[in-house]
Amino acid sequence: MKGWTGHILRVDLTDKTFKKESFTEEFARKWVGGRGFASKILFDELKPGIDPLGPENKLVVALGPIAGIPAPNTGKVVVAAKSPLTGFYGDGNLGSHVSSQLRKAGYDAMIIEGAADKPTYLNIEDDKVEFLDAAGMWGKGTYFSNEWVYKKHGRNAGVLNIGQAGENKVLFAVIRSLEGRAGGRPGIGAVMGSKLLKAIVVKGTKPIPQADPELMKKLGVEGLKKAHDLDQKSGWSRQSTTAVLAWCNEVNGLPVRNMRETSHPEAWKVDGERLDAARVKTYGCPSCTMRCGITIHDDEGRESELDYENIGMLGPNVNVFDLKKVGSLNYLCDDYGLDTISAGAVLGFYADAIERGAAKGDFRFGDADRGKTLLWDIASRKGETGNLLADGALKAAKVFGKNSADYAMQVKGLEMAAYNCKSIPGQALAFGVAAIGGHHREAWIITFELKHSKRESYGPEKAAKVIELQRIRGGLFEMLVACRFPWVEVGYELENYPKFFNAVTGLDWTLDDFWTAADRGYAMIKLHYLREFPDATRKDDYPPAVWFDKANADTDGPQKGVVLEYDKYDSLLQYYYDQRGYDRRGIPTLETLKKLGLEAEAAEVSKTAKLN
Ligand code: PTT
Ligand code: SF4
Repeated sequence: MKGWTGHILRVDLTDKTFKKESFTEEFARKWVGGRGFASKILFDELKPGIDPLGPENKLVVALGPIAGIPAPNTGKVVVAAKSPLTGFYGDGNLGSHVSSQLRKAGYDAMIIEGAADKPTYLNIEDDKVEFLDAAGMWGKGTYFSNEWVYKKHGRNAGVLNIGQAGENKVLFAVIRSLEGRAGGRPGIGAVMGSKLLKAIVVKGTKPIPQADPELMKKLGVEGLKKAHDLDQKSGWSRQSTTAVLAWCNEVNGLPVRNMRETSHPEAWKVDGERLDAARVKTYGCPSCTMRCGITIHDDEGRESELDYENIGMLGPNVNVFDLKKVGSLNYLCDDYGLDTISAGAVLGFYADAIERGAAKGDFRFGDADRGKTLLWDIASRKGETGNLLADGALKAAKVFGKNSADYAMQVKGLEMAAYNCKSIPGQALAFGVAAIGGHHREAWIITFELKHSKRESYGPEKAAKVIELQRIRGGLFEMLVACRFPWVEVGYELENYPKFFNAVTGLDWTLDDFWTAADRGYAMIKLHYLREFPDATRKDDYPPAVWFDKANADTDGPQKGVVLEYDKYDSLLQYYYDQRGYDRRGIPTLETLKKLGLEAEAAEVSKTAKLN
């Protein structure tokens, strides 16, 4: 087998043992890597109903056949587990040297099971695995612990680590890497914390097996140059993702005040122009020539790296329009290892619930200083409020009652990213049917919808576009494990990716082969969902009720009075199901599962749930 190393590292924290396992070429071709590997492994190895924060949950770190090979932008890693936030398969994607180091150590993935009996970190160097004492960094933030590891193991090591939020099992704790950013929004950091695993350090020295290394080298060098040139020409990385903020404000898609409003006159104060002007440094993930990370000094003089989602959710969504204060909230999320999107959504929800009389407390929209202390309360689960909010907006809403779940801005328990879609039906659908809950990673249809389609349409073309984008973004990029930005942001052609894949594997895949693999991956995650929730219904694929509520419509501007319409959303959902070959609950039919080669998985799920 070429392209894949053919090996998975299995580590048992309970027994402090590890072994190198092999997988077949058939497995590799069927599941490709990254999200494909993780979803299949977790389906096979986890019993339904297990406690996501118990030792029986497993953490998977998964790479793909081009991960770690110099080519546009291959320094990414997928982290996955059963999510404590949503109760089924969850994953995330972050930049890290772990991508190349783990592959050079001889593995395409790592499965971490059991739980340590004291704070531990793993040190992996080629075939060696050490279970080391993490007492020196337990209780500390991610900046401290990442540096602590660097001091001991050198700056060339790949490092994944958690902050206090992961240690305290906050349900939206992420995994961090100073070489990239943060990943695993649905609480994958909490799973790591539940295993008393503070960090994973990886170094490798072996060559990654490739069918045609010369060709891959040529394609990779050309690709990196092309991505760089396209970026320079377009000027995208000047503001990077934050260019979207001014646009979202203009088109009434910005999350303001827990997504009650869609734009704000002060939004310009936290937009990409202001960020670029305040830039202190530029960062990038490994193997990247586009380097889109922008840092500024926050109001306490610390360096904080901001992207659009971080600003949108910790700024306008909580009514904070001071970039330095947003930087401060973001810095704390990064240090504690809290997901910025969920943190902003939870703070916005809490302020809203207080304002609407469902909750008691002293937090108000716009109060960044109290926001900062609340983030610590959440990360440390301090007090009744911190402990409750640490479980995410939906679980908090169940305690607050008074219909507050209607404005807990989440889907399937995962808080939605920074797009206010009460008048944007296609993007609302994209959140509704995203594989792991309210994530924009899967299908970011909003630009197509607003620039090239009819905004008000609930037609089948939007369902088709959501599927097309899911195949590319949630499929190809999550399975190959590469950053999607060269394609999304600067127009680097998609056709390059099968070329890379074929050069390393010696296979002859076209994009269509990737779409089949992507559909299989989506169906697999749906089977996870049904196995955990046998009573799944199409209502699970609806965004929050407040987006359908006339009382919540914009009171002026071009979208005045517009909200989502139930009947139309329901037929849009049906277009999506029909085009995907799913039943009326949004579950793949037996015929679809058969077409995708998932008969065995279907038989397994049929033991406890109904398939049609
Ligand atoms: C992703 C989500 C995003 S998406 C952002 S900003 W974005 C937030 N980043 C966080 C952060 O930072 N710190 C923190 N404590 N929490 C954070 N949570 C949020 O996580 C880096 C980039 C970005 S910036 C995006 S869109 C793209 N995401 C990719 C992806 O998902 N897959 C892929 N193949 N390529 C991608 N390229 C881009 O990478 P999750 P990231 Mg990761 C500091 O985490 O769970 O996948 O959720 O995210 O490493 O920050 O992404 O405007
Ligand atoms: Fe990382 Fe940005 Fe480069 Fe993507 S474009 S690899 S997110 S630095």
